[in-house]
Amino acid sequence: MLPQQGARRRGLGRALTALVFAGAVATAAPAHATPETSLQHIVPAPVAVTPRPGVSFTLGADTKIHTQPGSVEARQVGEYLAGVLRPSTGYRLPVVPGASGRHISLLLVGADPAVGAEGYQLDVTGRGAVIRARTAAGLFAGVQTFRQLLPAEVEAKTRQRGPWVVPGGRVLDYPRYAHRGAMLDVARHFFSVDEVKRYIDQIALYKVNRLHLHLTDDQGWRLEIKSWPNLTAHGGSTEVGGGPGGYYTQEQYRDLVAYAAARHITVIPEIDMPGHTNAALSSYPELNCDGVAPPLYTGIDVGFSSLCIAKDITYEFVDDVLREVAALTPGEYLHIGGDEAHATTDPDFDLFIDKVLPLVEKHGKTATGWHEFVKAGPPASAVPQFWGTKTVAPDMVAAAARGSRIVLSPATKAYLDMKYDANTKLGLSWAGYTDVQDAYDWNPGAYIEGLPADAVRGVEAPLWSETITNSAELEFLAFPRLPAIAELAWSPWSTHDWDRFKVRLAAQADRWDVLGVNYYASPQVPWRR
Ligand code: TNX
Repeated sequence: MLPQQGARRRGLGRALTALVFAGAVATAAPAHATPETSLQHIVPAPVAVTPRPGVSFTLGADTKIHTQPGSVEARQVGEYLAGVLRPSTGYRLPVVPGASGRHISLLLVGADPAVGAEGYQLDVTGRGAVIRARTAAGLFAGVQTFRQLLPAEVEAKTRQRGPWVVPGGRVLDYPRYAHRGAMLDVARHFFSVDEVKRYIDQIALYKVNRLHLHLTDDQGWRLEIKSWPNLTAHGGSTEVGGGPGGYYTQEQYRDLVAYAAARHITVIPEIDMPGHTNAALSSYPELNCDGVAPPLYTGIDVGFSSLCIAKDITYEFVDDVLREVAALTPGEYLHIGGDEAHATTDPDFDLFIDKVLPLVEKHGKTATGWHEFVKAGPPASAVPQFWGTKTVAPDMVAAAARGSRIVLSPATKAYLDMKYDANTKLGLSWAGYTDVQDAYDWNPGAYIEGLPADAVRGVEAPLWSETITNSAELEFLAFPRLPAIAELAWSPWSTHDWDRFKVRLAAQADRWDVLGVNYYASPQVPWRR
């Protein structure tokens, strides 16, 4: 089967045109990534890249993937890599224990100690490609870099012609921040398990290691809670605009968590409270102070709902929910929301947070929440997620002084649901327009006035879903800004340079075309076609 036929059958649409066009010009002049340039186009920018001029490694039918003998985790990363490479190359690529340093080798020994817990070292010579790391997470990060060194067509789900040339060189790389997050709001509009998996695959390519799932809001409750079944039966039955909504059974949710874990991504589930709770209040009248359940809500206002702070049953409810969510969550963190609680008085809000934080702890987890929850003076272990629009944030500086380390999601920079400009059809604009350069040009380590650089735990890009209903719309807002935020979270500040970044970003589009990612072709980026 010709590659073009494969692409057409898979309905890659726009990507097909791009592939044919690339194929046509490639024979005359290399209009897309040559092996030599792919080393310069890695996103996020690595710590150090040293080319070996004139040297390259070509994948062949006899190439094997060698993984660290005795390591199940390294083997799993090897299988993941084989899963990416087999469909497009058509090669068998057996994954076998081995440490010869030939072929493609994923080894847990011999890495430069600078790689730390999540970094890697990648060496491409004429004999093969060797990724060395101290952990499987490091190997996985190295695999993402290795993918980007191969021609974009390697991402295709059908057999392509090759050749599969990787430029010779060394990459030494490790992350700036431990928390490199993406958030997806599955409450305003529901996203299916397959749609979320698709996004997980996309964020993994950019070394994102946290997926924060916003599971509940006024418009919908999206996770089955066995002790309170009406939360999903009723509360999950619609969404913004009145569509059918939906929810994940616990089994589906476990599957999502495992899918993310196989990509070295930890899911952070969010149960938003005490505000943003209309779907729960509508499902159980007893959670309302007046005992009357409000109707389901399908609009996009915020700040009108609150759990009843004075009732004991509220805490029985929260305890049950957190118990079940904790049991489904291998990760350390539970996100308790806490944002825009405009229908809760300040003293009630403090009382509520003071009662809920110990419940999180009781179920063996650490709390994280939107930055408003620092008003209630949570312990230093609790992680505030800053979403403000100003760079002056005394509450955050004070929390840092008490020992908190903060995740930055400034709405004017990192909110993927803000419109790019006045013409953007999707998205909101309450925090302003955010074109690609706006999303990229800020330094997380020096963003909030007076906040010490080491008080920043990481960076996260939230994608709220009031205006998006499917993967194509999601991708239009996430790409190319998600890779920009991912680079801020991974790359050392010394690599930060918009003029270089926009060229690397443009090169990524070859890959998005093959993967069928519906990105926004911002005029700020020098796309290559
Ligand atoms: C604010 S920021 C919200 C969300 C909305 C979002 C839309 C924050 C923690 N809450 O409820 O979906 O704006 O941009």
